[in-house]
Amino acid sequence: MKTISLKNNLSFITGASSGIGEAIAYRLASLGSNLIICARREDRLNDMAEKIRKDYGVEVIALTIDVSSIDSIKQSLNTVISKLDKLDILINNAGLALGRDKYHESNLDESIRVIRTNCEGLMIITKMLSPLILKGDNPHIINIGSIAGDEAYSGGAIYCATKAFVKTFTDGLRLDFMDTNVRITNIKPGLVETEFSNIRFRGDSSKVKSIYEGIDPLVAEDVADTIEFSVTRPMHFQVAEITLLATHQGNGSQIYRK
Ligand code: NDP
Ligand code: 8X3
Repeated sequence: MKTISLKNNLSFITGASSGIGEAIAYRLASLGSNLIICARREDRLNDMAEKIRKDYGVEVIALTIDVSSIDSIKQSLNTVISKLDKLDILINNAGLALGRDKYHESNLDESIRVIRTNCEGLMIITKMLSPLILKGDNPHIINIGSIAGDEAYSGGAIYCATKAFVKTFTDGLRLDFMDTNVRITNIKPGLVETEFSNIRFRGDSSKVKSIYEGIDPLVAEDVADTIEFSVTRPMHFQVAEITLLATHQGNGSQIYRK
């Protein structure tokens, strides 16, 4: 099967400063795509940009955005959008969970922050970049959902609900873009070892350790594999959704630990 070349593509990746987003950035660069990499941690982005330019010879713009803030998104994107004539790939990856407390015992401000980041940020960025995506050579929007969006687990009401939003929003986009060349994909990983649990448990290393104990979790590069597969399919082939789990994970809440 003839696959698509990403040479001269431009890919926009949110949450590129660590974990899954970082792995996707390196993978797309290795396939020849130029990049716009976004996150809040400017130093990390600048170091990555320098390394990627050196290793892969592609162009990289590092863009500081807080995707939980409409003002921050608008400010950063308006500057960039006016300088671009197209965008080929948008990866909406930035996201987080905060805490594993039962909802009635959880912190409301944190819940709101998770919804702003995982849902509002993704929705606004997609809206603002859609006109450029429609001009892309092999246009593709990929949202990073989660197995957590398929079924809730205790202590995950808000996080799971945000990933259910990502699933349904992505399905809606697929219908709305059906008469265009834009392909729409939802990637739904299970447990992936990144900084995710460290953020979720506010650096409590014993809680973080217990999440990955007794199981070989997925790694960020596994998710990057599914992205590579999705973006390089020929244009008649749209990957709608991929669910990927560690071998001993059964669903969003059940894990066999050795
Ligand atoms: P990491 O914590 O390693 O990475 C999260 C990324 O999101 C970082 O680059 C972070 O950058 C960025 N981010 C977080 N909040 C904001 C914000 N307000 N504005 C801009 N960027 C932000 O976690 P993962 O790589 O694991 O997570 C990536 C995505 O994958 C998330 O959407 C997560 O829900 C999803 N996912 C993760 C799974 C896992 O088990 N790890 C499983 C399934 C899905 P910075 O802090 O510099 O802003
Ligand atoms: C992140 C995976 O298991 O923490 O989406 O919900 S999990």
